[in-house]
Amino acid sequence: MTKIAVVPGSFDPLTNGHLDIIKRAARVFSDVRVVVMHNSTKKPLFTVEERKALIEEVTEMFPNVKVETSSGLLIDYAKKVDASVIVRGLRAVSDFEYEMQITSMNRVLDESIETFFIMTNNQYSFLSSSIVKEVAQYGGEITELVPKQVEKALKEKFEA
Ligand code: COD
Repeated sequence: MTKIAVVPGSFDPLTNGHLDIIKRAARVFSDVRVVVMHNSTKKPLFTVEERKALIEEVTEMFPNVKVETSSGLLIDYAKKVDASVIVRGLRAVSDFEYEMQITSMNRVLDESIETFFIMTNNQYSFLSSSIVKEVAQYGGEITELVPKQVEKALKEKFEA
């Protein structure tokens, strides 16, 4: 039986930390859906369609990874695509409280969908979209932090 795994996030924009989680999920699950969603606590730099297009470009070599968008609840999207697992990344203890809260809420909404956590790769444990945007905004070096397509898109955004 094919197990569909959803990797949700705001991905504003995709970093090498996100990409590492997507690649590792794609080694374990035969069908991975990366879904770009709205996080009501964040004000995005890129539109949902721009974020989706960037992830599609970067992940095109992975045949079992599809990129989608959704504007509602994560659990409704997961049910709609018949997913059995939600995959999230964990960087530090600071991520834990938030992740526990949304995982518990999602279980209240549908207890048949499990959330699995993948521990960050040490080299990306400090990395977040916010920190990358801040460095890029002031012209700092981000080559090691994001895929080259994202680096180009960030430069274009901040030069505009
Ligand atoms: N290393 C490892 N993992 C990482 C790294 C890194 N360097 N950076 C980020 N990650 C992980 C994050 O921990 C997360 O699991 C994932 O990558 C995506 O991260 P972000 O920051 O792009 O995405 P978030 O956390 O803003 O996504 C939040 C959602 C959009 C999923 C959430 O707000 C949501 O579900 N929104 C829809 C409405 C809903 O259902 N809300 C929840 C109701 S309880």
